[in-house]
Amino acid sequence: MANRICRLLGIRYPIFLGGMAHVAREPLVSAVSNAGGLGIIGAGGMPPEELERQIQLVRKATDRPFGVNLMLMDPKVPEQVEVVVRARVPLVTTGAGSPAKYMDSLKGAGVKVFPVVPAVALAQRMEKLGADGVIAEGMESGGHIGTETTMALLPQVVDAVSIPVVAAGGIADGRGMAAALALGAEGVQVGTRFLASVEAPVHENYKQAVLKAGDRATTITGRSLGRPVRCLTNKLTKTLARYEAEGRDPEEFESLAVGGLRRAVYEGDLETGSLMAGQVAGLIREIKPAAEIIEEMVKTAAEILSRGVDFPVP
Ligand code: TUI
Repeated sequence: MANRICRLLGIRYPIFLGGMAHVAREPLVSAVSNAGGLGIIGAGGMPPEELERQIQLVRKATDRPFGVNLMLMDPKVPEQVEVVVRARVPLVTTGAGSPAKYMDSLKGAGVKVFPVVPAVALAQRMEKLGADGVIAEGMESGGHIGTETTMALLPQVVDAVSIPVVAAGGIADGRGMAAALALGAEGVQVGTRFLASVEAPVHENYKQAVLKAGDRATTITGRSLGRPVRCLTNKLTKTLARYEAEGRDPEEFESLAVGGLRRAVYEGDLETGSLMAGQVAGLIREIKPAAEIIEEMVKTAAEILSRGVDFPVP
């Protein structure tokens, strides 16, 4: 039986591009879709007119399915939903909140909805609301994260719902993909690996910082403020961590953090930028074309999953 996610979305490989705000845009989105995965436009921070333009650019560059990620803390989401509905985008993923109030209009327009869930209870709520699948995201991910790890969260979500589950957080190669499938996921979502791709429209400094990262290169800040975010450790994260430890006014924290992702992506500011990246940054050694990343991932995952075991089976 063919993979449920591939059938549902009409894609070749069950690999989603993480809907990274300011990063998951043209030409990266169409590169992933053209290579057989699912490119996803990160609408976080995007004015609705720019989202409409990005959708048009993707449609010019590929005939394949693609998606849009709605970052639910963004105040522009209601207008972004209107754009998505009007454009009949094939799939929406959501993050950083519950998409409950947008579900009817999205489903009514035939848009498939895959909310990101950091916990089992939310996955079950999303299934009841009519979600087509969920993305179980572990705290290995970059950016805004939950508290549970992919290894522990994913099989619990798989056991709790009947809709397809996509794994996110900690997946950057075929070994990670095989592990996620072994835990019951039917697809994977990959962010950081594609950030360090040829097509990512990201400042070279940011890509090089990912290549330079080691296994302990990231820090989580903002936990005490209820908004934990994982970034490559730099001057900004060190100052933010100190502010939190000193119990400074959240407004002081916010004034340093605001605009950090833009400074990283567009200006390549390694000191005061928010270099959002997952723990897998330490695995990434080379900038590659998106198609090569996908082909290697699928080939390695298939090879691993077709291996037998070298111990006696009772
Ligand atoms: O959303 C993400 N990752 C992100 S969003 C982002 S943009 C940003 N920029 C500046 C500061 C902060 C963020 C960067 N990275 N991942 C998906 C995700 N969703 N992670 C956690 C959640 C989540 C959290 C709570 C999803 C649902 C949720 O529900 C709460 C509720 O309403 O029950």
